[in-house]
Amino acid sequence: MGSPQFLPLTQYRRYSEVEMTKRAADFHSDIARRRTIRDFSDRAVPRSVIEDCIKAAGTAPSGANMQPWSFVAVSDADAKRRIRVAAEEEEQEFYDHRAPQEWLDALAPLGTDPNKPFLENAPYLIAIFAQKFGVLPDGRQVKHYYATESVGIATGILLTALHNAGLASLTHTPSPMGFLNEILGRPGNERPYLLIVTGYPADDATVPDITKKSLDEIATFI
Ligand code: IYR
Repeated sequence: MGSPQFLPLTQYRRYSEVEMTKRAADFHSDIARRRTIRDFSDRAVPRSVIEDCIKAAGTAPSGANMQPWSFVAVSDADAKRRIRVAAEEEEQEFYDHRAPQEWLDALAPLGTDPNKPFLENAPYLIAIFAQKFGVLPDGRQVKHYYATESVGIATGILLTALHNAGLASLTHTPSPMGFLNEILGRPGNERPYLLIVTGYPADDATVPDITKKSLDEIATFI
């Protein structure tokens, strides 16, 4: 077992309270502009931007620093088409049979349906996989801790990084999404976690008329 090694914390930045207050407010107003969109342009996005956003996600804290995530950035037209076909098959089942009426009612304000053209139109799909355990080069398995929580945190950072770069995104969860392992050739220890669709909004993109809860509704200070 490795003994702990420590380095001085050199990268931390302390702000004055005035500056901190402004930064917190500015960040809130910027991230509040993020909207999930479903109408994407097919305009290409530089690969380096996607790489930097994934690198940002990879800085997330994780259980025992195991970093139990894999990101597959898909721009290949054939792979996107195969993902669309497989996802739409599941979605058709979901909307026609699997979803209880209560769920369909909850989705009604979003205007979603089984058609997922964005899976082909958008320049990038980023499939995120959570590794149930790690596999060492010699084949031994390494236990992962809090994998779901860790991947959720990394996903939040990825969505924030994409927004910060000026890209729109959609979190998509066709269910079940085991087909992603097959199409993307991922091993059995990786569970598909979420599919992020990203790119530019179409010129005529619209968003549902929905709002976020207020601070009073989501937080308590005691
Ligand atoms: N996966 C389906 C249904 C869906 C479910 C939830 I919860 C959403 O917030 C949105 C959609 C679909 O993508 O249409």
